[in-house]
Amino acid sequence: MRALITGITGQDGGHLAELLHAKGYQVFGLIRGQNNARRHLVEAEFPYVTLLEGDVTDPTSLVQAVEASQPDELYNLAAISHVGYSFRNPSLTAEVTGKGVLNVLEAVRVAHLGNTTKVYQASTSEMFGGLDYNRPGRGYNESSLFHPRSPYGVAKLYGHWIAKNYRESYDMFVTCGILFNHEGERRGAEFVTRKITRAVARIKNGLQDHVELGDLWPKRDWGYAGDYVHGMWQMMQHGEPDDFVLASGETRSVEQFLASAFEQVGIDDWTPFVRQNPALLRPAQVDILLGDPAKAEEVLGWRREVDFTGLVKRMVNHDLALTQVPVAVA
Ligand code: NAP
Ligand code: G4F
Repeated sequence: MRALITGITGQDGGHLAELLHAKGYQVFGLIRGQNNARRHLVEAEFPYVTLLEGDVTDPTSLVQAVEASQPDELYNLAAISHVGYSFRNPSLTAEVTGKGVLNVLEAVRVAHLGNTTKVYQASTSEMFGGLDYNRPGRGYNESSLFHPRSPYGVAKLYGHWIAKNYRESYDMFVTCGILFNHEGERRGAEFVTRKITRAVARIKNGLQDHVELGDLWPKRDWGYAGDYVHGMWQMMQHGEPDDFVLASGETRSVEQFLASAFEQVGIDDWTPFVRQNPALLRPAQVDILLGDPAKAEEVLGWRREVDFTGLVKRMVNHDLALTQVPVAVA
């Protein structure tokens, strides 16, 4: 089996490359830029991945990558994925996170691989928006209404619908995973969980004295990225293309994540170490996300293995190991 992953340098790209390689796939990864700063990291960690140059905003490069890799499965993970950044760069976000999906689908179609290449589209819980009127009791599922609250969410909703449109119009196997927040050791430091666990480790080791954050009250449904990429793969093995929610079914505030992370290093009162920075507030906020993964559990047999406390522990321990202060040798 051959798989092409766009977004190979990202969190999920790394977990997925590892998983597919372990399953015996020949793995290809799309990498952008003439000198991508993360290229050598990917080459070092995943020497078995064949890197192909390309950018989801450049249709020609996508056709070339698809033709070169002839993938049985294409996982479209590439995106501008940071919600705050999308408010500052809405036009670029629309091009990459929205129209980039169309470019990927078109590359598969014009390369005449629409009958043989299955496509996974990385849709997101950000499409739901977390507003009161739009919040179902057990959590959002595949039938819930969408009301995106950021340029990122709006771009992702375009990607979601164009993916479904190609499924319906061209009879292509295009599956959308609507994934709630998932984190881990590979999470970018610009996201709140990793920013916190990194800061906790550095504060514990005396390398910094506080961390600046935005809103602490929003709630998210957090899971472990390793469990979620396994769900992506399961979706692609299912007989038919469809939409599936992956979520933990639990929701916690940023403050609860913060408290739990400090607790891991024996600090019960985190307040002296946290300052609010108004520059980190967003023009619109998603108040609360809670997902209902019943369909993925019943249809795919998907199960998550890492719970909330396990996730926080993994991330804090990883960052503690990275920030160990070397002992001076006399
Ligand atoms: P991530 O760590 O931010 O990775 C994003 C990837 O997209 C990077 O490899 C980046 O490569 C690539 N990329 C950005 N612009 C590109 C372009 N123009 N052409 C080609 N590649 C480009 O994101 P992630 O957490 O792994 O998430 C994977 C996907 O799932 C994303 O689409 C995200 O929106 C979606 N998602 C994530 C979550 C979550 O909680 N993690 C939840 C729901 C959905 P560079 O190194 O070149 O920047
Ligand atoms: O970690 P975040 O940036 O993740 P967010 O906005 O929920 O988006 C992530 O999950 C989505 C799935 O629902 C993905 F589609 C998306 O690609 C991304 O992976 O922020 C979480 C919460 C927000 O309410 C934010 O306002 O934390 C709050 N927050 C408070 N202080 C902060 C900070 N977020 C960040 N990034 N940095 C802060 O300093």
